[in-house]
Amino acid sequence: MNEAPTKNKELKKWVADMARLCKPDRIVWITGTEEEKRALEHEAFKTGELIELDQKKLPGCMYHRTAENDVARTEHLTYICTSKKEDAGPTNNWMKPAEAYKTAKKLFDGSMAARAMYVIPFSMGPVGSPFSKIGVELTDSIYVVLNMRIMTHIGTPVLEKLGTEGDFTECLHSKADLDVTKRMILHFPEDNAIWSIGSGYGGNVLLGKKCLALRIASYLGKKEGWMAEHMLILGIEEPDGHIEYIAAAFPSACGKTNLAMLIPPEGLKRKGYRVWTVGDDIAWMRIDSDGALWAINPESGFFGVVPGTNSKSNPNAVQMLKRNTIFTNVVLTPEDTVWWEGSDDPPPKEALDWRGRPWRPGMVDDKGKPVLGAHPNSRFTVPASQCPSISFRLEHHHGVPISAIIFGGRRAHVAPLVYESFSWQHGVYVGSTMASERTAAQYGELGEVRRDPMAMLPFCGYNMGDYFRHWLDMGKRMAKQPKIFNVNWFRVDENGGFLWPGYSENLRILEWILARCNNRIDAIRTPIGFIPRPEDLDMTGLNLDRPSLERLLYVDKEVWKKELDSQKPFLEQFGASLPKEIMEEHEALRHRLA
Ligand code: GTP
Ligand code: SPV
Ligand code: MN
Repeated sequence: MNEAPTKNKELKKWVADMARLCKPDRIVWITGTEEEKRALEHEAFKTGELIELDQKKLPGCMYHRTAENDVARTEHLTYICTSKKEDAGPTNNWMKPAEAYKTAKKLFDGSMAARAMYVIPFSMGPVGSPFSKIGVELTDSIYVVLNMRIMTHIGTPVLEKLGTEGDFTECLHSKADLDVTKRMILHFPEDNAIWSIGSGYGGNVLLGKKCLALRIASYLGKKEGWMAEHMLILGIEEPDGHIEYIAAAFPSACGKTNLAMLIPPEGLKRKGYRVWTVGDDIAWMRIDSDGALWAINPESGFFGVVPGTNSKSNPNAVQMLKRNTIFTNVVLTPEDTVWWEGSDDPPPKEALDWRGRPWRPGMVDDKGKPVLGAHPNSRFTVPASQCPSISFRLEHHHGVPISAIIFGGRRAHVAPLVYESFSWQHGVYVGSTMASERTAAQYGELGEVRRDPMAMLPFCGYNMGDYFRHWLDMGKRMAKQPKIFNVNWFRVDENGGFLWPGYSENLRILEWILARCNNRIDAIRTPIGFIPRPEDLDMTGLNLDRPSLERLLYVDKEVWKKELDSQKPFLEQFGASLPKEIMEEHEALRHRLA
């Protein structure tokens, strides 16, 4: 056991207490140095926890496979543990803290036997920024340590900043025996603590990410007057050098990483735009002294969906994945390189799939269905600094001012390509009734439409009715409110094909959004909000016929009336905690549709 390199009494006591519970064979305080990283990698290569990839072709890259039943966040095993059930609200799983601790303690008892317990001090946001938060994660997984090293700022500088009295979020993780029947992801907002056991998958175990930076942070944001959101942040630079920033909330696997790293399409190149990536998953936003909304990305890496990443969909990602990347659950080739569905490269003739089984392209299962080589939720972990479009503001304490907020999701039919809300309050209603078809990023039936307000359904650490109230209150406090929009890249034609080409072409919609924010153009008023006049969308170089564009923008009143009917029970479940403004907006839309 190395001695605790801190004088923080609370931290020392907590680590000692947790070690007594989990019974590791040693405690290792993570400092964050390069030598430490190499030693950990070496150890993980020996045990097979990680596989070293070809260092000539993929310098610094590693491969990891999770257990077969541990490939996505398990929302049904994720709990908000507050003294009162109504504080967790109707959309969260709830357990009384005392009961949760009691149940979990039995699982944690001896769970780290014959393993090391790594102590990872980490900062979400630049170390020392007034907007950053410090956490300490205890884990028995080297994979977790190496991922946290990429996704957050870790080690000695964080401990120094914490000092003797500083406060931190207690984050306890043990993979234990990766048994899904003994898996729990528990949040204790009242204690500023997170306990996660029985999983080795990203969102369940990199506790700085969804657990701290969204669930705990959203609770703190409500208390302290700021917002923690499941949003990408990007900047659009105009030829004169002026940059405007946009934040966008889409549910998991609905296009945040892709949009955040967008490269202007051929047809718009003449306009000289450049897109800067500030974040791809999480935004912490506050009202600054100028009365505007400012955002930081508290993460320092990207934990992104791999399949479909290629030089057409996301050229910046292709560049950044060439080195220092941890690949999880993709195809491993005999040359110790990686492959995935939708990659630039042709598939290997034979390889090992994400389960570690022999795999060949074109393989089908007994039902004749294609066997995927990479899991649809396979992921890369990569330092943000490697992204060619990374914004110089990422490490700025102040963050960036937000001009527009965009909501979006996968809707085959209902939502048009883009629309603008009438006001902040109407925009909050639009966000609160967001819905999307389920993806592979969480367990459950794929394709099923579910309501996912502000893309925060799985990540709000308190009652979502109170969360809507918080959004309304924040808007009232702002001197200059961002405009709120909704986009849908996923509308389909009668053959189920996407009507909109998406990806880099999405810039055409962002351009319209910014023109609206700066009052440069008019728009068409519909019952659901403002939509573009087709001639205001710059379609240069895009081969999309006018009827398709009109279909993309079409607002079908009958479809929207049904949509309203299906929103109602969702909103009603919040009972007295639903702000009356939300129901008023719902009713106002009903009138406009009549
Ligand atoms: P999380 O990391 O789970 O929060 O996901 P994300 O929101 O960052 O999603 P990501 O950008 O990784 O995209 C997920 C999937 O959506 C990928 O398979 C993409 O290929 C696909 N996708 C992204 N953008 C578009 C788009 O504009 N159009 C279409 N049709 N598909 C897209
Ligand atoms: C998501 O599912 O929204 C992700 C990946 O960004 S995870 O970190 O697993 O939550
Ligand atoms: Mn996400």
